[in-house]
Amino acid sequence: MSRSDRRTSDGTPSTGVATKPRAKTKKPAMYKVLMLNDDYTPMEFVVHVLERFFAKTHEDAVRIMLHVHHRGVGVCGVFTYEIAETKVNQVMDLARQHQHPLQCTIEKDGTD
Ligand code: TYC
Repeated sequence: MSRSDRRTSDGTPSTGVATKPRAKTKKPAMYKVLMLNDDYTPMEFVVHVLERFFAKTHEDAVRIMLHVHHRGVGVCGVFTYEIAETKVNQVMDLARQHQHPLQCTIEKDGTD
């Protein structure tokens, strides 16, 4: 019996359900944007960068900045490759303009 021949409990034919498999969709690979500590970039500048380019609240930005300051590296966010690359360029461009040595890198996210 095919799916569309079935009846519901009151005897009316059930509506057929389309079961055609869709073309495979694959989630894009994701990439972490990492911020690295250094001895010269002012803390307020790092907080500003996290607010401006990573849409962090002030509290989250301070928390992430302090994490990087103490641990050496921290995650600013996880994005598709193109977006991650754009964020890194935005951060490095602004840092360069202000003559801060702040460094940002991309790392493939293993958790997907
Ligand atoms: N270590 C810097 C200082 O003491 C602050 C800092 C934090 C710099 C995070 C970079 O990614 C960074 N001024």
